[in-house]
Amino acid sequence: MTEFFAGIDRIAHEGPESTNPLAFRHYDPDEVVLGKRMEEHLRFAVAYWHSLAFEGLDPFGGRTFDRPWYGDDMDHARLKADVAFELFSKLGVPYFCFHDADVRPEGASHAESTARLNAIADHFETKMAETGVKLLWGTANLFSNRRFMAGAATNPDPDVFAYAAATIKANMDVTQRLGGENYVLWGGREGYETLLNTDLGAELDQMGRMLSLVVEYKHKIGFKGAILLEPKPQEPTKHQYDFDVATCYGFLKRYGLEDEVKVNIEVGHAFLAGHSFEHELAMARTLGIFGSIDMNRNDIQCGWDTDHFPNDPREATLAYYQILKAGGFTTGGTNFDAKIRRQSLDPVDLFHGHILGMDTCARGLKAAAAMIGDGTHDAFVADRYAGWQGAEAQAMLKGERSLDQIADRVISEGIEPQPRSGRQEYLEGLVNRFV
Ligand code: XUL
Ligand code: CO
Repeated sequence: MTEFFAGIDRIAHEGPESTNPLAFRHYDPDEVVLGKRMEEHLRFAVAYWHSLAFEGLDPFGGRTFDRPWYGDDMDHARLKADVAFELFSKLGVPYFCFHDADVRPEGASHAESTARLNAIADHFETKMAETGVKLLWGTANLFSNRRFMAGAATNPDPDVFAYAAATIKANMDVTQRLGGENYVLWGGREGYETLLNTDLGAELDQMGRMLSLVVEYKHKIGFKGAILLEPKPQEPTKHQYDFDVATCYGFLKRYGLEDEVKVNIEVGHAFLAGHSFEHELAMARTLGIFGSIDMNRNDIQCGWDTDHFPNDPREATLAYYQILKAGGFTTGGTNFDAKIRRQSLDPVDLFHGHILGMDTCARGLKAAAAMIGDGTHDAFVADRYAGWQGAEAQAMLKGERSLDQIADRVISEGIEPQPRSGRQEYLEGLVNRFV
């Protein structure tokens, strides 16, 4: 076993009073919250791309990190995997997630790229057996290589569609072999820059076809995990088709896939769409397509998808409140789609980032559980809608009253609605009691 992180032991829970920066103050995997261990609630995963593959670039400068596994051959890829599993084990996360491009160098042909992916998957199998770390989800990178510059499924060139289909197949096969619990599709370039060169209707049909092929293949190979779409409104393309949860649902409905596909919701993507994260979670749970989350935050002043580690317990509280209300994760989990900043050069910074994120989520989970246990908030909302339990209200809702019948009743009963306070400030203060 490599020891890249020499001098760093497995991170332990030391409690809220601890001042040790390499300890959890709030995340205790064995602490029982609402009848379930915290580890099983949160189902943390490390994202291979940010923690192992990201080199510290920004639009104005190149690599700032210095890692011995940067290189274009399989030996470097195996070293990267060894370090990855050392990181996962020392953090005590139960899961990881990866794209093909994060874990293997691109080959000269599709066949060579797939052979390399399979060879790394062999290595992963050994490491997973050794450490007990599992695969939350696998996915294909269909956005970095220049062949995908005009999209993958939505490309005007059918050969790119075919190449993307072959790549997805290879990644689904590997995900299944490694026992992955989900397969994710983030349409990194499924959108357009200008309508002047785009047939929008054709592209939507292509995307619908690709997703149908994925679902068919899932059943063909007996993949037990969930297929997840990851909404994002823009970046890299100006307009992306998977704009937000509601848009994804409309798309799934249109292609008859709403019972087959769920969503992986990312904090920063929700912000880009002009929503709060909890809005997206609530929408997904309401529509019955809640799957998994990519945890991070954006720098809200700069308006990019900056993928910072989450640091705000209040935001985490509102998020896990929705997740608990959705019944918690089944196949999904909390994937840190988050990267350390390019000045955070040192290996230990990867630990500081994840400890920050894991403790923030743990605080959010505990606060959300306390809020649910207390019941004041639930009771407030229930009371706000209590009028709908009345016989006439139920009859209207069930379609047993026509528009003119309702109008007649308003006149005959002299109905004059009396506005009631929405109590927003009281409720915001209530949340703060638990954070
Ligand atoms: C990009 C993003 C991706 C997906 C997986 O914004 O979130 O990393 O999570 O392709
Ligand atoms: Co993501």
